[in-house]
Amino acid sequence: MFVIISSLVILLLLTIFYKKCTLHYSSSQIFLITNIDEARKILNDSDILSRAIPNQGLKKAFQISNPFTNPNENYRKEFVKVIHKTINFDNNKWQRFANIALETVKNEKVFKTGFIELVPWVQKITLSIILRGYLGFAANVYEVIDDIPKLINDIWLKSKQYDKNQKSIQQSISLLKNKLYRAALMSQSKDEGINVIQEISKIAHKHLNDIQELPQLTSGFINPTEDELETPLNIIIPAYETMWRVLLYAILEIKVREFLIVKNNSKMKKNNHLKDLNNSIDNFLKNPTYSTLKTNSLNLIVKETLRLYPATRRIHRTCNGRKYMIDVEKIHRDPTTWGDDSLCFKPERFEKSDTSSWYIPFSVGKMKCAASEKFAPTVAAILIAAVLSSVDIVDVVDNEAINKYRKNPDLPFENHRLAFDKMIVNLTTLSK
Ligand code: HEM
Ligand SMILES: *[C@@H]1O[C@H](CO)[C@@H](O)[C@H](O)[C@H]1NC(C)=O
Ligand SMILES: *[C@@H]1O[C@H](CO)[C@@H](O)[C@H](O)[C@H]1NC(C)=O
Ligand SMILES: *[C@@H]1O[C@H](CO)[C@@H](O)[C@H](O)[C@H]1NC(C)=O
Ligand SMILES: *[C@H]1O[C@H](CO)[C@@H](O)[C@H](O)[C@H]1NC(C)=O
Repeated sequence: MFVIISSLVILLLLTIFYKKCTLHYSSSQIFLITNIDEARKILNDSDILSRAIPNQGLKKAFQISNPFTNPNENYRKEFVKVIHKTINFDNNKWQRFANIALETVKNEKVFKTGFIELVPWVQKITLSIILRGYLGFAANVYEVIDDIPKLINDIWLKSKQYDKNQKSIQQSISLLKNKLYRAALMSQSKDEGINVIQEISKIAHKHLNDIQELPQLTSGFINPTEDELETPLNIIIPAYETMWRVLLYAILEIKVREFLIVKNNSKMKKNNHLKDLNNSIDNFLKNPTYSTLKTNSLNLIVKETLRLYPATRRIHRTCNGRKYMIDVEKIHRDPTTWGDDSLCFKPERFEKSDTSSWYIPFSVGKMKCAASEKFAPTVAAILIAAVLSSVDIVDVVDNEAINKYRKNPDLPFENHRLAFDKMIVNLTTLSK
């Protein structure tokens, strides 16, 4: 009862204070939001400026100007329109995307098997498939993207202390941009359909002037340069940075977990989502579209992966000098809503009850993920299906990072950037 009343009080306070955002740099109270109703209220009521303010570090580090960093609402609307237009895949496009994914995973010349570092492998596979399958790069793109995931990682980590690392961030970012530029030149898309990157940079240009003229930008914001408005990173960062995490944690839970659990542990028997997985994957890959996915158990796996390991762990808003940190991960693991097994990976939980009111991996409200409805889940499922049907993990090298999971089969895998940096597995090609 007390919990309900205090929630109501907080909601009431939020209603009073969370009105239209204005810029205040003086105070900086931080509110960690772990209650789903409060989170929904803030997300529903917040505007693009309240998102752009806390994301200025992203703009500085990656030299981008997209709806995450740029507070122009018209730019956001048109950007999202381009996304919606370009992700509206028909059956043929999904089949093409899945073929690219399968081809990429099986390409042993570039994506080596044997003892490999799992995370860079997952990142490279994901980046290649997104660049080729969605952004129209040509088939040879993987030959030139080798260092790109590592550069993105470095920039991300160093951006936490931007001032200290400014020089090396700038070095990394110009290297990164050069590599992308080279990749684009080398693999000019002669493909059907529209060029997503060109389309986005076109609408960015249209807003070049009104972006700069926004009166509220006179302090605190640095106006975007043309280069920032044009960079393919404006779309690569939102699409790739989320997708590789989904693929990684699905592989960890489905494949790596087995090696970490003491074989005779009774908890092992709970993993019955794996029973028909091979069949589900085969069925899904026959017709890899969202409508197939909806009735396939891969859908449960994607959902559960995004619950336990939300790719966006926290969503930030700054409004009237208040910093809101919406702790999506905590909300997704709350035992009072999800039950005592909230820390366990159990895809079946999405079969039983309607959990939609406590589940916000794509955020909610008008600024929710532009790809949340069909595209992101279908891409995730294709990545997972391509990997699980083409390769198998037959060994995991023991090290400190994984020892604790051996002792505790219920422990969720850590969900920060460097958690599995040093995980080495023996990856074998399946001869199917
Ligand atoms: C499973 C994968 C993904 C997850 C978990 C995810 C999550 C999110 C979240 C939480 C937001 C809101 C962020 C905020 O308000 O601070 C968001 C926004 C957005 N996402 Fe995604 N995303 C995913 C994949 C993608 C992909 C593949 C694309 C592009 C094709 C994409 C494009 C966008 C865009 C454009 C926005 C801004 C939407 C707006 O402001 O109206 N996302 N995403
Ligand atoms: C969500 O936001 C819209 C527009 O800002 C507002 O009209 C509506 O009342 C809000 N809904 C909730 C549940 O807060
Ligand atoms: C599923 O496929 C993998 C790889 O081919 C194989 O190792 C595993 O035994 C299969 N599982 C079942 C239940 O058939
Ligand atoms: C990796 O696993 C494969 C298949 O079990 C095995 O043949 C190979 O020898 C292993 N690699 C190494 C370096 O041990
Ligand atoms: C198997 O389970 C039993 C009982 O839980 C435990 O005592 C034993 O140590 C386990 N075996 C291994 C190899 O861990």
